[in-house]
Amino acid sequence: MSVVGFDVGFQNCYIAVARSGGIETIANEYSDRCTPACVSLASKNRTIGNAAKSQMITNFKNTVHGFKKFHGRAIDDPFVQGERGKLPYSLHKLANGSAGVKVRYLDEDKVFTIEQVTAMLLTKLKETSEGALKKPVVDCVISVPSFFTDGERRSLMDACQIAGLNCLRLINDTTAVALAYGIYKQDLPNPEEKPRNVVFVDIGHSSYQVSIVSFNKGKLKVLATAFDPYLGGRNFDEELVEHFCEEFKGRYKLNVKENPRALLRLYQECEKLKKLMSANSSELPLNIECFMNDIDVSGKMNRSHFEEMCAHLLMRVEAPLKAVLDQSKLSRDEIYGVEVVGGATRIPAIKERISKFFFKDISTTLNADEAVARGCALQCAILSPAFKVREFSITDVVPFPVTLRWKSPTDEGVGECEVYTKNHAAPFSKVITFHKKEPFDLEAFYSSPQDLPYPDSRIGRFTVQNVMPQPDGDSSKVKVKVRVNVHGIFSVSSASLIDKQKGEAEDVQMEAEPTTKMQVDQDSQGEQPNEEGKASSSNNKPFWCVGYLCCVYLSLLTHNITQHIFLLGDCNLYFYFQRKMIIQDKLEKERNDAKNAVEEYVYDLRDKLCGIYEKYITEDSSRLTLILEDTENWLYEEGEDQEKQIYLDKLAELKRFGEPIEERYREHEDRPRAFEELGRKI
Ligand code: ATP
Ligand code: K
Ligand code: MG
Repeated sequence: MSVVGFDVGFQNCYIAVARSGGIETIANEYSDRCTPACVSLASKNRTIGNAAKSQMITNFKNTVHGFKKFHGRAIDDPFVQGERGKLPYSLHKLANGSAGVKVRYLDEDKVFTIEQVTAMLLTKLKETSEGALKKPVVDCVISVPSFFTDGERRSLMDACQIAGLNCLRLINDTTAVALAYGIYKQDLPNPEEKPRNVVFVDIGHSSYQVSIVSFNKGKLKVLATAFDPYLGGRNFDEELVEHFCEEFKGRYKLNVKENPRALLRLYQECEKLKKLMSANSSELPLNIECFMNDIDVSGKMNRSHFEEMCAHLLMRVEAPLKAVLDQSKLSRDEIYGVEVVGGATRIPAIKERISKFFFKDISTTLNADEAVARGCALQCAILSPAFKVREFSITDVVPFPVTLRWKSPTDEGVGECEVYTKNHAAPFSKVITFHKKEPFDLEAFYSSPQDLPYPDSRIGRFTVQNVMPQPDGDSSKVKVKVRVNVHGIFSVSSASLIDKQKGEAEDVQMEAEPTTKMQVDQDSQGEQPNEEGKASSSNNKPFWCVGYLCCVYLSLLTHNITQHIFLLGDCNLYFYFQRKMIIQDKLEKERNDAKNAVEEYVYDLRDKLCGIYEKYITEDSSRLTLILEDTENWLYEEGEDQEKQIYLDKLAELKRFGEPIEERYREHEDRPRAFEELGRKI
């Protein structure tokens, strides 16, 4: 059973795991704790993470990055359309309307769903954590932006499934940070005391989130969240890129935007420059050799000029801070501290603005890059029965209010009710009582579409079936259970008919009015996260279908409104493809290793022939030198791209010549040693 947390960022992913020593972030095979959210497809294999990032410029059409926010979105979505023009790779409209990625893979044109692309990234993170833990990883906790809507969250859950991961919880980025902050604090106020209120700010590459969280011993409660989903480090890179594009157009007559490779390089260099400016206020150079048309380009920038250029972005820092403070109804002096994480909070002008808003120095005690992943791993540890960690209760909030509308086929009246207000505690279940004589439909949607960073306010439609009047002709009492689950996903989870004959009939309001009578009960206070996020007890867990549980007495039909939800069959199929791609990558790696082994042997033997083996060559050494030379040439020509077995055979053939020499050498080397040992024994 694994305890793993993944921070799947727009640009950077981090992994934290629980080991006996506690929670630690781990490094990948490049000794890098950051794995770029990047997938590169090629004619023989895929590369993911650091290796993919290094393909970004050479293989730009098939190197996919910046895809996190395409989850759950249609290709016609204004956000997707806005991004489309900036991407070096192509998007493709899938049959269900969502945005797929079109690439060349295994010498064929291929379209992958966003869920498949993210699944590729997730399998990489899975593999890295398996390498560190030395055991299979299935259970995990993954972070999402707090503003992700149902459609986006479901889509990410699908990606987990394709990757063969059992996500115990999708946890909001800033909630994960709050957990990482609070769980080890010894000095939190006692439960009956006034809580400690802390602001958490996370500004990453693509977005900006803030939350206010109140802490008491053993628990945290999110009071409010706010965000600017479209403000992050990349906006600052874009400003620099725009600036230098203009400058190079004038100075070098280069149209950078027409050249995707040059544009990508400029982005990378501008990002570096931006980071340097965080530590340095003096003028800094930007130099790119052979930038375009063999021209070297150079430019300059300093922090104050940069801040001027980005004034309109910096202005946007305040609004979410104000929004979150207003919602929390706290005054500034009730704020104990302001903790910032996320790479873009390293920009001094951003830090300054946050600090100024709260009249407080901001604290950077948390690791800005790793806090989210650590929080995820901590949450996973809490949910996992296999790991002992101190009890800590987490209450999150519903970021967007949810309304339920109901309607029966013959009913005149349509009714609706906001079942979850903004900042309502989550996870949370409620039971709603209806008085009905026939089946009815329930429609869930976000109440305030204008505040939604998503173009579709619909969540789902549910039909409560088999409802009949009571034998005496009265309406039946139907209890419908709705919930926002641990992942922050809304569902109608069950519907049941209350039998009048049994004791429960006492509760029934004897109203003949069949509709518009609705009563909402608070069913369970922040239900146990374990309810959905069940840790797998064995590795061969069945696929869970993205749908809803069956009801107790009534059958419930779910119409998925967001088109992005797979049918069970799709998920299985994608899971199977994913396995196939992993095997293909493995085979390709073995083939490459076999080829490298031949190459290495050639160089090694040649070196030794002129060195330590020189004395032991019996046949004329020139023949062997010739064989080595032939092999080397072969590797560059005909042997450049062969099956693994051919390389294995080649190596065996070379060894037939090399090994006898090596043996003679060893024998000779070992002889004096053997004598020495003999001498010692005597
Ligand atoms: P998101 O949270 O939006 O999904 P992410 O988690 O991938 O994105 P982070 O890793 O938190 O993002 O931050 C990456 C951003 O931080 C990039 O824009 C990067 O350029 C920026 N960044 C990192 N270090 C610095 C620095 N020293 N100065 C300025 N910006 C920095
Ligand atoms: K990150
Ligand atoms: Mg992030």
